[in-house]
Amino acid sequence: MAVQARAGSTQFDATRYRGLRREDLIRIYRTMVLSRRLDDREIQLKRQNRIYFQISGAGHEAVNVAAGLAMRAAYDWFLPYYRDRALCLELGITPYDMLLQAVGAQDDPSSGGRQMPSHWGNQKLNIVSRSSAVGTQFLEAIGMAEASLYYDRYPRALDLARQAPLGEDVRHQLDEVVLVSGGEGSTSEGEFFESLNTACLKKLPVLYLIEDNKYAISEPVARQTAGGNISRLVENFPALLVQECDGTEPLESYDAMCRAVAYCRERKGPALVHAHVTRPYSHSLSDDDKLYKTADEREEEAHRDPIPKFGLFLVREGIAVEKEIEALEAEVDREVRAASDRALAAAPPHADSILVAQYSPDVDPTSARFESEPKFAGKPITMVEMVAATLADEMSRDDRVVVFGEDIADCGNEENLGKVKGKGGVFKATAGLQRRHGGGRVYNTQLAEANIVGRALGLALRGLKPVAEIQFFDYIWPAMMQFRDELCVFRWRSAGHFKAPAVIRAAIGGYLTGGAIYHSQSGEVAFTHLPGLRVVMPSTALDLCGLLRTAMRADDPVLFLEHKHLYRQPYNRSPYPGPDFTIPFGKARLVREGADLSIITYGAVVHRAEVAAMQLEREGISAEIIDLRSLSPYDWDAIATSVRKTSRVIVAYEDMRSWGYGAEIAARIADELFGDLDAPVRRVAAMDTFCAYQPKLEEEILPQSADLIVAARDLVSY
Ligand SMILES: Cc1ncc(C[n+]2csc(CCOP(=O)(O)OP(=O)(O)O)c2C)c(N)n1
Ligand SMILES: [Mg+2]
Repeated sequence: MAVQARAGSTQFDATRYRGLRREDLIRIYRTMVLSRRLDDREIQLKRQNRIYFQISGAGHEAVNVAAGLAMRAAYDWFLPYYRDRALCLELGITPYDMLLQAVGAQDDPSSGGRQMPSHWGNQKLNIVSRSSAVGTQFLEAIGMAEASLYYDRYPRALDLARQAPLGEDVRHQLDEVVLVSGGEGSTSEGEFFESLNTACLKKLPVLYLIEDNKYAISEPVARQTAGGNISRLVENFPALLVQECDGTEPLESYDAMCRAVAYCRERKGPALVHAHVTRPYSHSLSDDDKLYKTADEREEEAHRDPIPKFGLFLVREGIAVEKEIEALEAEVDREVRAASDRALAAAPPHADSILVAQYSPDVDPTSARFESEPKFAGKPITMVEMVAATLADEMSRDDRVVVFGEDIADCGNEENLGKVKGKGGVFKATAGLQRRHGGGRVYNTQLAEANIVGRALGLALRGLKPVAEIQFFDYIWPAMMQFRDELCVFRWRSAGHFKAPAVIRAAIGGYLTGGAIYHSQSGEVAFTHLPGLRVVMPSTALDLCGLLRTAMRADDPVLFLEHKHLYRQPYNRSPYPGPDFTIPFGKARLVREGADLSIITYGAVVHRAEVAAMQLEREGISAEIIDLRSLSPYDWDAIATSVRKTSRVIVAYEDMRSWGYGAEIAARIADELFGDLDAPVRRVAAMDTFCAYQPKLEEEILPQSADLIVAARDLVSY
């Protein structure tokens, strides 16, 4: 039974309480207590080994509830972090749902037993699945807020997004705001500053809630943040509204939050609320704060605990009497007990569910649906010209497609577009797209790779189809966290409730005579190792067109690797195969039939294998060549068929020999086709080092046709 406010017993003056009514004030207290009691119950269960992890929101409850009150549930968008239990309660996640995650139940609506407790997510409430990675959320928030403005401008995109799989969860409100939260420690991550820079540049409706409990695990804020105060540090960011408040005081926090929300709703720019809170419990149950906090510090913190303070306030102000407070607390205890009893009885997930929601259940990019016949038109064009042609057509067909990256626009100063020829990417892969489809859909980003991938992810989460470019694969690494801990795992970690089917194009590879260490890298294996991500690497203009279109029409995140050396070769050109030409993923191309040995390869080595095969032919050796073209998934059937036929195989790849992509293929052939082999599996690949600048060294380091010829002769005479 809920506590009834004693309406009528005293004159209630809402203006004293920021316009909040008596029942609001009581509800604030109730949610705060409920949050704390849930933490306490989880701590108990963890100690009894009935749950497996615990991290609390203790000390953060006041600003959390204030934030929930100031925002609109299931209307605005939320990227809360692990301390935001009270916020999520306020937004509508139930105690039972929270405890289902703690026990790792099959019915845990956030993650189906895949994520630790306090990793919130609820698609109906616009609460986006969170990872444990500190800082990544700040960039996702940018992409999500960009989607808000995009849908305003391109309403057709919204209609299309609603028709796509999971389209029922695509929502958009004209004045919606994206709230993203994090601890003060998380603001040290570069992603925080990358995010602020973009939010301020583009005046995005993002509300940063920084919950400063003075510690990042054991590191005090004074040693974490220059000057010891994050809001002072960032107050000069243009267009950013900064609000600092005592986050242990619900009313002061509510005030600060309301100002920030209003600023964002009015589209004046982003806002940052810096709330000073406490952390009365240790960082998590794996931590003991007595090891680094003094007794005095802990006592001082106890005095600032928001719950007893607000309880006392309610009594002092005559809003509730002590008996009512006690009754409310007893009722909360009963609610928590009932929810945890139910959750403890919930079934765990079945082992056969482990791979569910790794990839889209709705669109299978390997299916026959993506098989098509080319309808050639025009003269042959290069691979790089094919990129722009394919993107241009898909953009005409689908308003959800957004293209961005470093230098990809024709002209950064759009007003000068009429006065210049236009750049369109350092390789011109996106030339003419801005001119044709406008700067709202084709634009340069800041020079920040994590930013590019994080934003793509945020846009994709909202139902758009971002096609972002990483200028050089060599510089993809700042984005690795976004790839590995976010992009590829979004669907799996949310048990299929969220998806991020962004396409990330990257220019990769060597054979550039002068590309050297930082413009020649391979390394595709680092990405084929990521479940949930598709990795594709065409070697001809025709394959590029078909595979890029499949990537854009698929429903999974795709890393699309474009080999720089192949961009302008005469030997892989093709006329444009039409606006609906697609090629399924996971289907290899038989480049050349042969009888004596198989060369399994992809990328720039395909052509080297063809040159080698012509020489071998003259020597009476018939080599078959398979171009995998899709690296994850890959076409095992094509490999097995070829190896069974020839019984001798070379796996050839441009990356370093050891631990390279082809090493896995070689291992699988040895494992599963041993009985079909007449010779050992041979790898022809780069030396185990970096690519040198001097062309003579580069030639030596990277695999060449001559290396393939030597290996082939050797295998045939084995
Ligand atoms: C990128 C990353 N690095 C390290 C960690 C381990 N870790 C988890 S929480 C945390 C401290 C975060 O401190 P803060 O942002 O102040 O949040 P608080 O826990 O104090 O609320 C660290 C280092 C992580 N989860 N992610
Ligand atoms: Mg902290």
